[in-house]
Amino acid sequence: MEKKEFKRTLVTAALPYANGPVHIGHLAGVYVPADIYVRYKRLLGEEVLFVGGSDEHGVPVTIRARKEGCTVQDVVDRYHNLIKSSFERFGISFDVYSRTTSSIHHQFASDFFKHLYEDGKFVEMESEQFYDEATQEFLTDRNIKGECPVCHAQDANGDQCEKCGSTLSPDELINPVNAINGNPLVKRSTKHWYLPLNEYQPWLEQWILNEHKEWRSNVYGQCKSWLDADLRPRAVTRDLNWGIPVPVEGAEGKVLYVWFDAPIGYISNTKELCDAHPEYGNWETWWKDDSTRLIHFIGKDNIVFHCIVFPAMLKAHGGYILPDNVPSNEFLNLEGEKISTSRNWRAHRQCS
Ligand code: B3M
Ligand code: ZN
Repeated sequence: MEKKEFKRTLVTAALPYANGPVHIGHLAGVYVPADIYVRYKRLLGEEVLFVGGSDEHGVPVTIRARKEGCTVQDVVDRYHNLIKSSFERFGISFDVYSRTTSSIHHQFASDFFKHLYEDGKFVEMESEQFYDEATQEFLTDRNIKGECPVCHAQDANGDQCEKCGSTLSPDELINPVNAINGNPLVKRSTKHWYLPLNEYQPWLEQWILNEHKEWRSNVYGQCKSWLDADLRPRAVTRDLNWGIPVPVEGAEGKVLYVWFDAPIGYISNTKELCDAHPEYGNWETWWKDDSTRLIHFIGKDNIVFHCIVFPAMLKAHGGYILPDNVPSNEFLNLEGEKISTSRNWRAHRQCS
């Protein structure tokens, strides 16, 4: 294919989860490389915009808040401020660093969902999920505990047993209970909206496997194995009381899945900046003009979301450009030891 001429570059760096501080793994794997790239472009006198922000929805922040006996807002405020000031002190030169709890983001992500919903881009499906009748809430995998079917440890998590390392689903646990209060659970049917990724499979194969052979081999390889295994519809909503409410009648108690709204944060943060400071241009020029080159710097655990799910969302919506490259670092070498940046990322999520 002929090499495309771009007029400007939009660089995004993965939105850190506001559940802990940033550490060396994040900086070395994502933020410093993105920053070097952006500073280089600026030195060349090219037009470039560097967008970041905190990812403040999802289940882990709610668990942390319950453990600490504070509100979820307290948790995300604390870590957003901590992370933002760490980036400032490290000299990571974002043009904008906002957060997914901003009102602009809530409105933008809600409208994005509505657009897809009204365009018939989702499929609605009912499924059976674990429910706590006492607290009247559906529980996510991470909020369920029970006996491990493999090693019979008593407090295995709904997604894995820490004792024997087995990957589990909550259905496999013996006597599953609510991890927070120990209440017994029942199964109850609940409706969710799914993005039928399978319908985007041929398009994704063409776009990634044929048109982006230049992507790093770890990124390209992961995409290929996902595509080889065939894509399935993915739920984009959750039963949770923290997040962006699903803008559909009868969807009370449901919010957008964190991985649906977080990447939209790149767009809403750009809009927030450009609306307040016209000298940065129009946000739509950054996101809808195909002479803009979009580059996502990410950690390796985020590949599928940035290369498959988010592009499918943008394609389903229509009118948006797609990433031209998605650089992701696999390992960070620190004092001779190979450290998986994402392992650290996860380790941090768990410490309290
Ligand atoms: N918040 C990274 C993580 O915590 C995730 C990135 C979102 S980028 C849109 O794994
Ligand atoms: Zn076990």
